[in-house]
Amino acid sequence: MPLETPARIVSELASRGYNADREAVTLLANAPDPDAALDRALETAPDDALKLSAAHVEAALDAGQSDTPTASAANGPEPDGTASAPSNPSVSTGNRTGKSSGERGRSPVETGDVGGGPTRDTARQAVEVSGDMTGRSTGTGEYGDFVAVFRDRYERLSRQLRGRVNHRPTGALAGMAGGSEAAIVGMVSDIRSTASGHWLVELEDTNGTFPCLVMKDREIADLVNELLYDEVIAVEGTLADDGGILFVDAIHFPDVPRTYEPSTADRHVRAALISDVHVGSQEFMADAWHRFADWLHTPDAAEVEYLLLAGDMVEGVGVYPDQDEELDVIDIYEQYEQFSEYLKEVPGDVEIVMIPGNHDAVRLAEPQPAFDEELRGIMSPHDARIVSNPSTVTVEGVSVLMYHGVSLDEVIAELPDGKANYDEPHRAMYHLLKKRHVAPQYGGHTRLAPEEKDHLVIDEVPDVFHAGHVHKLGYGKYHNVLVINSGCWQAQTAFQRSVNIDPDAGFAPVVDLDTLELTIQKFV
Ligand code: D5M
Ligand code: FE
Ligand code: ZN
Repeated sequence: MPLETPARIVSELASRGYNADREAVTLLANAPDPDAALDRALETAPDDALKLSAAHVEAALDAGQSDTPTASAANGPEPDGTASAPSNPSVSTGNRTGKSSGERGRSPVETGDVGGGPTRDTARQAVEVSGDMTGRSTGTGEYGDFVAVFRDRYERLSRQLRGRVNHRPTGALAGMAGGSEAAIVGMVSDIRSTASGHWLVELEDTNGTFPCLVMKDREIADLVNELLYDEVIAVEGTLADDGGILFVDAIHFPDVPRTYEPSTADRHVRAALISDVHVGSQEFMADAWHRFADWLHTPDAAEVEYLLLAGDMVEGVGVYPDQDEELDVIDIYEQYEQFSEYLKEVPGDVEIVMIPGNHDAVRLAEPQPAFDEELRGIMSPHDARIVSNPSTVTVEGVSVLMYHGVSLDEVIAELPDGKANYDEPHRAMYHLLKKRHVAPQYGGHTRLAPEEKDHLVIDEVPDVFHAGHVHKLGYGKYHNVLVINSGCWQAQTAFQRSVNIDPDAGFAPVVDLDTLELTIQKFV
C-alpha cells in the first residue's frame, strides 16, 4: 500500500486519528519510503499530539537516517491541468474510487504535486467572528419574544432608512391634511392587489399600520413584486384627500450604498468558500472531495489558508420526507464522525470556519446556534471555528457574512423569475442585501426563532456574502459586495430530479482576499 500522494498520506493519518500540517505531509510524501516514514513519525510524535507537524516528521526522518528527504525543495512535475482558469480542474481527475488509501491508485507522476511549495504561515492568519449567537439564545417561544424580535428588527432597519426620508409615525398621518406629502418607515404587513389591479401595501410601525397605494402603471409598481412580508421599507408619497391612504411615489430599501468600498487583506492570501457537503447521503461525492483536499496540498493552493463552510456538513436524518431511502449512513453521529474524517484531509494549517445548515443537528429555526459540545467533540481534530448561522467572519480584514441560505427558497418562490431563480442564486442573495436581512419573511418556509434581538438583520455591509443551500453555483457583485453561492458536494437527489434541480456539485469558489477576485476550482 504505497503512500505516494499527499491525500493518501492524509487519509492514512486520518484513519489513525491524526491531522497534519501541509509541510509535514510534503515531507512524508517526499521520503523514499513514505510508509515507513509515516510509521516512524507517528511513533516519535508526542502521545497528545493530534496534529503532526513538520518538526515531528523531520525528527522522525533524522532518526531514521536513510529516509532523509532528498529533494523536498525541488519541484517535481506540475500536477495535471494546473491551469488556474475558472472552471478548469486544477488537479488530476485520475480514476480514484474509494476513500481508503488502499483503493486510491494514482500514477507516480502525481507525486510531483508535493514539490516544496511555500508553507502556510499560521502566525499571520487572523479570523474574527461577530454575530455568533451561540449560547446567547434568549427565546422562550412566548408571544412576547415575537414582539421583541420584530421591534428590534424595526428599530435597526428603520435606522438605516430614517436619514433618507422625512418620515412620520403612522399614528400622526391621520392628523395631516389631505394632499400633503408624507413618508413612512414600516414593516410590510400586507400586500394585496385591488380590483383595478393597483397594489395596496400595508406598512406597520411601532405605532400602528397605514395603507399605501402603488398605482399599477407607475414604474415603482415593479418593485412591489420584490417585496416580502415583514421586511422594512420606506415610502414617500401624497396623502389622499381624506387622509386615509398614501399614494406612493417612491419606495426605498435599506440597501447597500452604491459607493460601498469593501476592505481587502494586506497580503496575497485566499479563502475557499464551500457549503452543502452532505456526508452520509448516498449522493455525497467523495471522489470530488478527495480531489479538492488533494489540491489543497499542492503548491497551486498554497495561498488558500482559509476554508469557510456555509452549512449542511452532513445529510442529517429526517430532514425531508423519504430522505432515509437515500441515506448512506443512518446514524447522525456516525455522519459527523465521517465528516470529521473528510475534514482531516484538509491540510492542518488551513483555518476552517463553519456554520450549520438545515441538514445539521442543531435547531432548525434561525438563527441556528452552532453545534453542541458532543458534535464539537466529534469534529475537534481539525480545531475548526464553529459558529452560528448566520455569522460574520472577518478574515484578514475582509468581512464575510456566512448564511446557510434557507430563505433563498422563499425569495426564489415569491419573486418573479426574472428577479430571482435557481440558476442565478446570487441574484436572490442580492435581494437579501437590499433588504439588509438574511431571512425577512416570517411564517413561511423559513423558520425563525424569536429572540430578544433580531440576529438576522445585516447591520454592517459585508465585503463578501457567502451562502449555499440551493446547491447551485452563482456569483456576482452587488454594489461592490462579492456575492457567492457555493454549490454543493452532493449529486442530484431523487427529489431534485423530480423538481428538475440540476445541482452544481464539486466546485470550490476561491476568493483572493487582497483583491476580492474569484476563481472557481472544479473537482468533478
Ligand atoms: O436543499 C437543497 C435544495 O433543494 C434547496 O433549494 C431546497 C431543495 N429541496 C431539497 N429537498 C427538498 C424537499 N424534499 N422539499 C423541498 N425542497 C427541497 P438542502 O436542504 O440543502 O438539501
Ligand atoms: Fe444542502
Ligand atoms: Zn440546505
